[in-house]
Order: sequence, then C-alpha cells, then structure tokens
Amino acid sequence: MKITFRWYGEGDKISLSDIRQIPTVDGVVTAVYDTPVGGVWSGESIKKLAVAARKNGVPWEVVESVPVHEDIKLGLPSARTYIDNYKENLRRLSAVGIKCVCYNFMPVFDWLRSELAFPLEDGSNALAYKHESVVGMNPLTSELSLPGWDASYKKDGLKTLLTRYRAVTDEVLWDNLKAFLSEVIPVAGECGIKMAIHPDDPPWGIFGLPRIITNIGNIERFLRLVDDPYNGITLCTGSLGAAKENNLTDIIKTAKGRIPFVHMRNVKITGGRDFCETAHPSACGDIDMYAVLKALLDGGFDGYVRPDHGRMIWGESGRPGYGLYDRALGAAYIGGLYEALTKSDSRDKRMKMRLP
Ligand code: CS2
Ligand code: MN
Repeated sequence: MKITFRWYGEGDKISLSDIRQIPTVDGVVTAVYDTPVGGVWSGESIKKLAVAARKNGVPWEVVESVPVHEDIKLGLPSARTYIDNYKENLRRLSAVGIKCVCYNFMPVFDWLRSELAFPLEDGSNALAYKHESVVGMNPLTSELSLPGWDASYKKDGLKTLLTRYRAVTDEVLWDNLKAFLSEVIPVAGECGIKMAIHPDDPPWGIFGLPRIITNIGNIERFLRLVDDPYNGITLCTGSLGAAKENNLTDIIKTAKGRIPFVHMRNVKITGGRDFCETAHPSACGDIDMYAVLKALLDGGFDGYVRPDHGRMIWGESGRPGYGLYDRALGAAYIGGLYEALTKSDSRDKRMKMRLP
C-alpha cells in the first residue's frame, strides 16, 4: 500500500517540498490543468509534472482526474473524438509510469456542498452539505456558486446542458458509461493503468440529474459492466459514507480486487441527508476508519490511499478541503492505522514508508 497526497500542480500554494515532509507519504496525486476537459494533454506538461514529482521524492503514479467530457456522458456523436482523446491521454500517461487514473461520471457537477467553511466546535471549519439549501438552489440562476462547480459553463451553456440531460435517465447514463468503458478499459489494460471511478458525491441525485455510482448494488453493476481487473473504483469513504444506508465494509467485500485507489476521510451525518466533514480519525465522525482499512487489507488491497478533504485548522486558508495541515494529519493517521494493522503480519513488508 502507498500513501499519497493530492497536489494541484504549480498553481498550488502547497509545494512538493511541503508534501515531502509529511511522514508516511510516498507520492503525489495530480493532473495536467492546462488543457480544457476532453482535450489531449501535451507530452511536455505530463513530463514536467512527472519530473518535478520524482525530483522531490514523491513520485507521481496516480492521476486525479482525467475528466470525462459531458458529450461522452450524454452519448452524443462527438463522444467518439473525446473517447479517442481519452485513450491517447492514457497512452501518454503510461509513458511516465502512471499506474492508476481516477475519474468520475457525474453529470455537470462534481462534488456538491452548501457550505465551504462550516464552523466545527473546535474552532476549525470544514465543508458541509445541507440538503434543503442545495435543493432550494436554482442551478439556472447566478446565485449558484457551489464547490465542484465548473465556472467555465456560462449560464446559457449550463441551460443547454441541463436541457440535454433531461433525456438522460439513469439507464441511459449506464449505457453511455458502458460505451465509454468498453473502449477505454482495453487500452488501460494495455497501458497497465487501473481505472478507478469515483463515486458520486453526495451519493444521491440532485437537480434531477442522474447519478449512478452511489451504493453497493450499483457498484456491483458497474464492476460487471466491463468485468476486467482494470475496471475498478476509487473507494471514497466520505462520499459513500454520507449515506447512512451504505455499509463500507460490505462495499469493500463486494469490490474485492477492484479497488486500486482509496480516499480516506470522515463525515458526520447531522440529519437525514445533511452532513459535515470532520477530521480523519474514527472518533471524529461516523466512519470507522480502522474497520475500512482492515477490510481493505483483509481483502488483499495493495493500492494507493490518500487523505481526502481536510478541515481548515491553525488559521490556514486556501482551496476548500485541500489545505496542508489537516490533510497531513490525515496522512499520518492513515500511516498509524496501517502500521497497527500490519505490524505483526507479513503484510507490513509491502509498506514502502519512507524513513525520515
Ligand atoms: C475529489 C473529487 O475533492 C474531491 O472530492 O474526490 O473532486 C474527485 O477528484 C473527482 O470526483 C474524481 O474525478
Ligand atoms: Mn473523494
């Protein structure tokens, strides 16, 4: 198992040398950010990231994300070109040693929250979601400013997009996902890249848009769509764990052998569909992080893990969910859980934890 840390490239105020100083962290998770969604990433940009990461002692083996163009999710004729571009990106990424690609298949929005700086009792703040506030928002008016929101959609563009999605039921989205996977997974296999779909966050439909990677039944269906070891999931504990009905250890058993990448973070369910994010340890929220990592290791997991969103603590400000301090605490905590779970076990030989 390797513990990794997300880095947003040169524009990130957190540097690779900051990341290198977090004990337990073996590598970075990043992406090329200079190309519009659907385009082919330049070999030069890819190489630059790979060289910088290697030079700083935190090699880059996981991409998050190679985003999927909306036309693919909508199943439009132009999907053809975007799928070809996607395959080309995989080929180029494999040339610098990428082993895993995270992506999602959520229409229009990525993760959605109603609050970016929800105050927690200890004086820190975190991302939070209040269902009533979100469903009360009109995505067609300018008042919508949600995290995960891609500002590049102009208001008119969004209207067209949402209108197009009216015809896309869950079943149509499944078909479009299958069409995408049938093309992409064989190429991923040739490239030695494990594809890891990120669950929908939160794991339920919003604004009438279909959302399908939400629960155990759908994850099982997803894995069978293209039954191939290169077609896997990102187990995001905070995304799936926001729904009370999702049992993470059951999901881990169902997806055994098909989880190349794990996002570990904790959430506290504060009402039916309301939740806030918390510090990583089990005691801070509703997710049993020990049970999650144990279930993964018991199932033979040997992939990449990263701390997911963190709180803002110690006066830090920055990209919501992606400050340095609390995620660093998360990484150290994951390393502690891992050591405790594997110490007396032959599995600990697999840990390539760097020594200070
Ligand atoms: C991430 C997602 O910040 C996050 O919650 O887990 O934005 C994730 O990068 C994408 O959904 C994966 O494509
Ligand atoms: Mn996640």
